[in-house]
Amino acid sequence: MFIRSKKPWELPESAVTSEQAYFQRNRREFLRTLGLGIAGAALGARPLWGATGGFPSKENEHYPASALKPTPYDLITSYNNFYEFGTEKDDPKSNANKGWKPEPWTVELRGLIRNPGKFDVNDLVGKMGGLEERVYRHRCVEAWSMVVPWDGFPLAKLVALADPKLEAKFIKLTSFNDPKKAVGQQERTIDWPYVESLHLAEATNELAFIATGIYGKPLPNQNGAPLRLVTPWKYGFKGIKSIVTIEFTEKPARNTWNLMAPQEYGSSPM
Ligand SMILES: Nc1nc2c(c(=O)[nH]1)N[C@H]1C(S)=C(S)[C@@H](COP(=O)(O)O)O[C@H]1N2
Ligand SMILES: [Mo]
Repeated sequence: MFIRSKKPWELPESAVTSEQAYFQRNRREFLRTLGLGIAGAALGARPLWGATGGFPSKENEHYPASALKPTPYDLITSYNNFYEFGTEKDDPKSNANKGWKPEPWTVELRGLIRNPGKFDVNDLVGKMGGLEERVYRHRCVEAWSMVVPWDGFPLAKLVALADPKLEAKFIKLTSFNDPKKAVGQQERTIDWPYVESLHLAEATNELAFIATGIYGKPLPNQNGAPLRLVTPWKYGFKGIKSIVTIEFTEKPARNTWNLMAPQEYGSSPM
């Protein structure tokens, strides 16, 4: 159970629940097998309707509306990948709530921008002009997925605040590094801190989202409090958690998994 103070931007709780998640492979197994030992209809000319029978259209069983039924809150917040707090799926929920406090929290915007600076996370979120809800499917390369009702704001708004210079082409995002409080960082499972990168065109795509909550509640520690990236057209590893720095660069930075296992994970902005 997590208890935290109410944020000024906290939303009322949403409704909805239910549905299952699909758990399969475990990346720890994958790392082990890698031997890293923990060290990586055609529409043709047919008129769209009339000839097709009009509406209501028939549901395609492969794409049912129910596919986007949100995964229950308890599952979203108890089956996690957050190696800073351990490699087992139930480690983050327990280890991220034992003394690691994502507040106060500072986010630094730096690099090729006109408005660099260090921002208190509450001030920063306050500048984003309100929160919205996005229901996205989250897919992990380990072959499990969940449907998450995120609260947050478009990453594009943060980019606009930073005000990139013409030379800025990529962003590099970095997670915190605090091995005293984050037990997983006491082991070199990965080369800390966790880093990710996005092309600026992707960062300003309207799908790119910074989540600050789930189901209308502040983001639990295990899901990347106080704010994390969500890129629904990418695999889950892109969704870097507990961000402390966003740097605007001319060249792409390699990301954590690409550095760990380049044969499995394409070059960084991919
Ligand atoms: N800092 C950090 N961010 C991270 C990870 C991590 O280990 N550390 N794991 C990634 C992976 S592999 C996935 S699938 C998602 C999991 O997010 P969730 O636990 O909220 O479902 O977070 C991503 N972001
Ligand atoms: Mo993942």
